[in-house]
Amino acid sequence: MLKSITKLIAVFALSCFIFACGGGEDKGVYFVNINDGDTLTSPFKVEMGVTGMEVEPAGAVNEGKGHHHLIIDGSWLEVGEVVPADEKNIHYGGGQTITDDITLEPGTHTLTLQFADGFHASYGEEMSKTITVTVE
Ligand SMILES: [Cu+2]
Repeated sequence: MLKSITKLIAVFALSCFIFACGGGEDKGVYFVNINDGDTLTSPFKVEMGVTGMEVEPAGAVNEGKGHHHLIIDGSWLEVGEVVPADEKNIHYGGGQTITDDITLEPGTHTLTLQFADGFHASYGEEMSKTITVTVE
């Protein structure tokens, strides 16, 4: 009897590990140091976080890996769409997760984090995060 209860607990613990506790598809990007609705002063620092994928420098496409992009007053990009490179679409192709030199005109702006592969092709909405901030 005791043995079968132990077995039952073991099975329960294992299924919990596989299906819920450890195996969930928890993927995404997030702003580490800025919250939606924050008021900022230029130049400001942005710390970029990712879960479920790994940061690596641009150059080659590797499954489950990529780099951060900061899109200013824009939107996330569809899966496979290449992130433009200009002053509103900033690539962190060196594998950076922090920048401290973002300067914006005073007013309301959106900041979008977009994770993309080694050829800068977007991983889509799932791997993006948009917040609205006020710059003084
Ligand atoms: Cu890029």
